[in-house]
Amino acid sequence: MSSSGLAVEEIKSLSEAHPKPADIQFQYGTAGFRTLGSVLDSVMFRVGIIAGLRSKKCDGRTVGVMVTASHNPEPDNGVKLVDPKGEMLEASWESYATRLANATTNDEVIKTIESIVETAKIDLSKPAKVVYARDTRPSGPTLVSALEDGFKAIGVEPRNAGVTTTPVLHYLVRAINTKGERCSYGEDSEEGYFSKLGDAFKKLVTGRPAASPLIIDCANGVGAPAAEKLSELLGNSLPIILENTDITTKDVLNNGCGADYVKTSQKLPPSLANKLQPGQRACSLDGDADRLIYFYLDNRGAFHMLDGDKIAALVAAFIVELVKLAGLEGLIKVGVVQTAYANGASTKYLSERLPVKCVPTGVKHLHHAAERYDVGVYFEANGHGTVLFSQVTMETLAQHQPLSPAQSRALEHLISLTELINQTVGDALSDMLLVEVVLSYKSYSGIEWDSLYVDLPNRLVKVVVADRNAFKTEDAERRLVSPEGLQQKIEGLMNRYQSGRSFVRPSGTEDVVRVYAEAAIKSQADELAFRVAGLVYDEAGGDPANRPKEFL
Ligand code: G16
Repeated sequence: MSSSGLAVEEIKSLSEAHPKPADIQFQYGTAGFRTLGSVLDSVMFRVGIIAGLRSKKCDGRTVGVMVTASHNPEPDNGVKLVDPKGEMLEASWESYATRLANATTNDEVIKTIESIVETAKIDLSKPAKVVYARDTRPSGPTLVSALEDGFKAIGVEPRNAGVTTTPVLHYLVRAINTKGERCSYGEDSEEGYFSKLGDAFKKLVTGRPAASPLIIDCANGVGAPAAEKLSELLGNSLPIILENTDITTKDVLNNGCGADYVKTSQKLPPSLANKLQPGQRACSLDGDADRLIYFYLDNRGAFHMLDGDKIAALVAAFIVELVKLAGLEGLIKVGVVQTAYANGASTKYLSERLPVKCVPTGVKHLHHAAERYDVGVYFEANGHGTVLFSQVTMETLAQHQPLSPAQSRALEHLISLTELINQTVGDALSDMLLVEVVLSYKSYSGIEWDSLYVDLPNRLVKVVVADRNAFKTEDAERRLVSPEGLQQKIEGLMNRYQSGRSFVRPSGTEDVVRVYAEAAIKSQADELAFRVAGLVYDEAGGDPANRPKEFL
């Protein structure tokens, strides 16, 4: 032990086994570190150390580490940290994580840790506790070993939650830290999570007509075993058919299936082509089960997608209705948080009814903005989102004296919703149950839900560029400030299309720049997106020989 309180020699010797690749700069991005699994060993080791330091900083409360690359292709992997209340890592710590991940030598690793300890005023004598889990990616076990070496180096008391979903890990963190307290979040186990959700769901649908079977596309990921457990628990209260549940075959994860495939390609996963009946409800999870997209086929077999925006509209309207029915109008205000990806038609629909805020991409931004409402409904169009009930709202619900049986029922429903919804983070399975509850109460099929408003046709395009960090944005990512002059060119294009809107931003999870475009007509939305993609490609110095042929 050195005078600084660090086990310097032990850290150095463990660090020796996890050298940083010389040519890679790592960055804690939208959802932690995320890149090819094969280059993440040193990052995992160092994240183990950061997690220990974070727990010490939080007075020994448990923090979480999730090893996943979520919607990314199978060879990718990643890691994100979860703070004691179950939410994303505090933003100021992201730069500590980035600094440590990029330290080049063992000495620099020690120096960086010492500097973090000093800057963040960490008392190293405090205990450190970390709960961690991984998804089903083949690179997971080796990366978890590196993470465990990091725990050893800094003296963490670890708890391995095994292979599970990102939302379960977030749940566990909050449940562990609230154990035995008045605000206990639930039993601190995966079973505790499932029974919390399952019990609340059954309570909410008691007496409702039986639901028809729902197809779940599990993206061949960790959502498959999780959905299976949930399905067993729900029994007849929600008949479920699981598809894309292969978690052992190589390269099938998120491949031609899953929430990102459906949202980006706006198509049915090919594996469901002969299984989904017209009018039947289906939904897709992503690789770590924190995103949810619904869809259905109409009578003519045409595909219709119900994305995060449609989920927000459905859920927000339902909560507003219950608040009114419970006699709490005026006492509880509901608000919605979206990002620039929200379809213009959804923003129009919602802002005519409720306060709506637009924030940059990334759950952490949405979550914090939603905390400012009594009930904050936040969803990214990609299906990532949840609903937050403030502490004051929880107390209002607990103390409210209903004046009629109708008020009492609505109040009970609201209280059950606070149990059903995973308030720590977007959770595909919890959101799915929430959607099913609303559809049941409203007697909606996908068609009625879809008709709340009509989406503007839209298109998402990825552009591979040499340096995505050259693209900088402002105004919740709706405008580019660099490269200089590009925003004016984009606006010039936008103005040529009816209801045209487009924006460009660097991805925080993939090495690409993303282009979004919408317009009144599908062909025009596509044309606008490919024109803007072409501009971005050329502006970033893309090789004309490799220019994708669809770029205009
Ligand atoms: C993560 C974040 C989401 C974000 C998505 C895409 O999702 O948690 O908030 O929308 O990445 O981010 P970007 O466009 O910056 O790549 P997931 O489901 O992959 O963890």
